[in-house]
Amino acid sequence: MSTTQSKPNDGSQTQHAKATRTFELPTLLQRRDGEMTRELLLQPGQHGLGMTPASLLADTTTTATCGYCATGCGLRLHIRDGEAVGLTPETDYPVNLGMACPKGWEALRVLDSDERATAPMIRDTNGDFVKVSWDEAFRRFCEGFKQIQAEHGNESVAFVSTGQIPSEEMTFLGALAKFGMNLLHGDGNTRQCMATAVTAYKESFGFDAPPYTYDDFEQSDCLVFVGSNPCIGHPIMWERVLRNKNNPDIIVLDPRRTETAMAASEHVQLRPKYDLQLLYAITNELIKQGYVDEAFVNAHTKGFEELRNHVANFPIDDVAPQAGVDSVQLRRVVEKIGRGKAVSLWWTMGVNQSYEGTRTAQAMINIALMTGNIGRPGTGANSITGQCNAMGSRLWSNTTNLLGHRSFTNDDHRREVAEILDIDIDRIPNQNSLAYDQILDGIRAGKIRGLWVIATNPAHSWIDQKGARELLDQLDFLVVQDMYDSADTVKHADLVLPAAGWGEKEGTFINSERRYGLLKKVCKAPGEALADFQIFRGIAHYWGVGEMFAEWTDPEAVFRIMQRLSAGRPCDVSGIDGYEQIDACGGIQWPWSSEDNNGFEPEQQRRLFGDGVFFYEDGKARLIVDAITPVPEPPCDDYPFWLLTGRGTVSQWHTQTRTNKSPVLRQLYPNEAYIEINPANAASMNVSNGDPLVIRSRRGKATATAFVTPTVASGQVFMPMHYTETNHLTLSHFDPYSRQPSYKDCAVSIEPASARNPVERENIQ
Ligand SMILES: Nc1nc2c(c(=O)[nH]1)N[C@H]1C(S)=C(S)[C@@H](COP(=O)(O)OP(=O)(O)OC[C@H]3O[C@@H](n4cnc5c(=O)[nH]c(N)nc54)[C@H](O)[C@@H]3O)O[C@H]1N2
Ligand SMILES: Nc1nc2c(c(=O)[nH]1)N[C@H]1C(S)=C(S)[C@@H](COP(=O)(O)OP(=O)(O)OC[C@H]3O[C@@H](n4cnc5c(=O)[nH]c(N)nc54)[C@H](O)[C@@H]3O)O[C@H]1N2
Ligand code: SF4
Ligand SMILES: [Mo]
Repeated sequence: MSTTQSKPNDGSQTQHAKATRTFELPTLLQRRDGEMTRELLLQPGQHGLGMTPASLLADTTTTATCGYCATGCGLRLHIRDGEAVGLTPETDYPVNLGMACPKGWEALRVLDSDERATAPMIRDTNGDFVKVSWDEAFRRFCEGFKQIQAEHGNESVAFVSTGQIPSEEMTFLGALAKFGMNLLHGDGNTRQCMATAVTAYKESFGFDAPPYTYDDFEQSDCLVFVGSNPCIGHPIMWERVLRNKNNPDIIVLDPRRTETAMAASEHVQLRPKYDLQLLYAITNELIKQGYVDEAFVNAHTKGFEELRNHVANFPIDDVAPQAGVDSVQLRRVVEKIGRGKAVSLWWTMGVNQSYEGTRTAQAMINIALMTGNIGRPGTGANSITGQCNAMGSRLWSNTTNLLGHRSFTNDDHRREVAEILDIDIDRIPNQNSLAYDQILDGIRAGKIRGLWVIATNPAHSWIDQKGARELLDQLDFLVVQDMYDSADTVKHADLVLPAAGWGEKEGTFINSERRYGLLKKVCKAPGEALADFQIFRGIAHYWGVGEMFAEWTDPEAVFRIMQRLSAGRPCDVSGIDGYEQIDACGGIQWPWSSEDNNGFEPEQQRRLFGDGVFFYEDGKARLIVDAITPVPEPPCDDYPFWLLTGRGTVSQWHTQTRTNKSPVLRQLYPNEAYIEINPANAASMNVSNGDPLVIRSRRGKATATAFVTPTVASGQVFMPMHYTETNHLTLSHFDPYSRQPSYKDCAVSIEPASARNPVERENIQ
């Protein structure tokens, strides 16, 4: 495996504003008597900006990567008296080139809210929250979980983490939970988001390795987006597509006529969940038309004969009508892909969040491999990641994979990690964790009785929310670590740990194109909120494993440990000089090994597989196919509509805990739940725009306002995930290989609200 060439370091690199220096930790580890007073915790740098470098105390600017989506834009923060007073998109950052979306522009504003969690809180015997000191909170944390472990075994406590904290915090959390606290089970919200892509890449390439760099958006002459709406979800990536000077073909496979589909040259408006058949039909036709790069297939892949035989069962003229698509259009699509010189295939949640998502993603990977569209500019089978640090969680959360994308069940891998961290190998579990849904099943069965939730909001975002909420209430002890007291999951907590957010702490995020970018501490966290990093340090100390983390003093120290853990792995970043170099280079993509570093500076745009060598021992990628599985809950007489869900607007982020704190953003989207419905369906029910509708599924009932629009096909409706109502309706089902929830298919009924069908609004934001 290699990346594109880099150039010698002649010292002429532009020097960006210097990174904020890491701050020293207080005497946390030097105190061994279990005492940690408020004064100790409120050491400078924990809480204020005391350790901010002198350079930031004058009026100045510094660049940090954005904390929302995985595009990873650079934002230039304007600093006065050591604190950020405003921001503008960074013009000199290789990701966004001076652009940002409204969430980025408003990133500072959402930090300042009276809904911020400002003190640890414990639920008293009356069920009310009372504020307590950190000392008390840490003690309760340890007592609560240790007691459950003593009574029910180590496996009875689990954690659920996130793709939205820096890699250093993820590494710390994963190591603390599994090696320090002896938890076996931990998963994250990346299961809801990226698990399918991870599984697909691992099986096809031998490692979870998205091959592309953003330049590919501009270099392609044909871009295929499957289940992806970058105009809304990744607007700055979409801007990069618009800068493409090749007048490219843009092909979009989406059941909805999204903003992205409207801008496409071909919108293949397939029936929901017909992707796999359709991609197999496209593959079959590409083979029949002679568009296979045989030299590449022979030299670099395995499984072509099986692929050819399998897809022969999917003739385009049979599949097209089943999928609700015109076969003439499909043949046009085949020609465009076949003739394209630089074809890139992109997928997001329309693929990942499907009960056959892994195989669908692999069907796209097969097309890229088979046509030789990989490793060259403008090509690739490219999964777009979601959260700012979804990729960080793939490599570093220590949940599904052992640190550095190793395997818990591989003794050599465990030994490597034990040696690097200088811990006893027996501290590293030799079994895999349960997946998110299995952790919830464990709660249902009374096997898991304690849960620690960090930077995710399952009481809103998990599929079939009602079930999830009931399970949260069933726990003996629930700890929630969040920026806001108002987050839905906090309402179910026994202990709340107030966290600093983006802008209030340091570390690195890894964006969709594998780029490590820096975030910076440019604001004070409110009240007694602490960076997750400090919370983990506190817990390590109180749990009695502070010694194990003696070297983990600050984010950059942990980054050094991560570098050691990455060395020799496909995700090797041992060659990065440190945070300052990441800052100076506008982020650095993995891999960047110490060998790469030998007298060279990393180029700003690097892609994988230029030499056609994949991560399997024989160097060959696998072409993987499978049988089609039926839709678990198709529409029927009682529930005649398909419910699609996803992102609604550029200005809303997920469960809205952050974005609804900005008065500007709130003006930019409907504040109440709405449902998109086709005009023909609306007319048949005598429904007009703005009418309240009652939506039912077999799981529950929700009210939403009608948004009558032809962008959804007749018989389908769409609800954004940003309102709690949506996941009252969704069906709990999963991809069998990745265990990612299939959020985008279930059957619902719709009726206008009436006396019989009263409006029930749970959450008006
Ligand atoms: N503004 C904003 N941006 C975000 C986020 C946000 O909350 N708000 N979240 C971020 C995160 S974490 C993620 S994961 C990404 C998600 O980014 P996207 O995946 O682009 O967004 P979604 O709207 O979830 O889903 C994409 C499309 O899948 C389509 N779809 C549904 N069912 C099917 C199907 O069966 N087949 C096909 N081909 N398509 C289908 C939907 O109609 C939808 O248009 O966005 C990131 N960016
Ligand atoms: N129906 C439906 N449901 C979906 C989806 C869908 O398409 N349809 N998409 C799924 C996807 S792809 C995703 S990624 C999930 C997202 O689901 P969640 O992860 O539940 O959504 P967020 O609102 O991002 O929750 C993040 C939480 O962390 C807090 N937080 C933010 N920054 C920090 C920090 O630095 N430290 C700490 N401790 N807390 C912090 C926020 O206040 C918030 O409460 O939703 C999934 N749910
Ligand atoms: S596109 Fe994503 S990374 Fe860029 S400013 Fe918007 S939310 Fe932030
Ligand atoms: Mo996501």
